[in-house]
Amino acid sequence: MQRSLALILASCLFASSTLADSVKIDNAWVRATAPGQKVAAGFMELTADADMTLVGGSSPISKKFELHYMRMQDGVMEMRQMREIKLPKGKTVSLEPGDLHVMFIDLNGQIKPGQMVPITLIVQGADGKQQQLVVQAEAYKPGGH
Ligand SMILES: [Cu+2]
Repeated sequence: MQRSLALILASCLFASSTLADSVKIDNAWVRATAPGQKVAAGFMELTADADMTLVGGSSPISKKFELHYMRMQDGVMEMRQMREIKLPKGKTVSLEPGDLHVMFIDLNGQIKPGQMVPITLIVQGADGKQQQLVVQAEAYKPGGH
């Protein structure tokens, strides 16, 4: 409770200041799911204007939100949870299929193509201050074009 209050305060402060460090979010999307599917992945490009760290987030579409990384290990694609994703100043960090992504776990329902998915990201500055960033990601099925 105390933690979420602090976050709301931080985001209010951020909104009222043009000097605060920020993160630009581009091309956010979420993979549409089949009925009954329990997890979905989300992707986006993040560009911070100061050294920052993505530390977590949430979305109304799922009960849990995690930061993930995919890699080939002995010929098998494996997925790992990450505690944080570094966002170095001025460098675009791509969350994309087969690499870094956000994971929505325990979905509250099917995610249909065209649906807008609100995602709240929590980023932390070098000073330890956290901010919430809200992005609307469109759901679609890759390969469906
Ligand atoms: Cu994942």
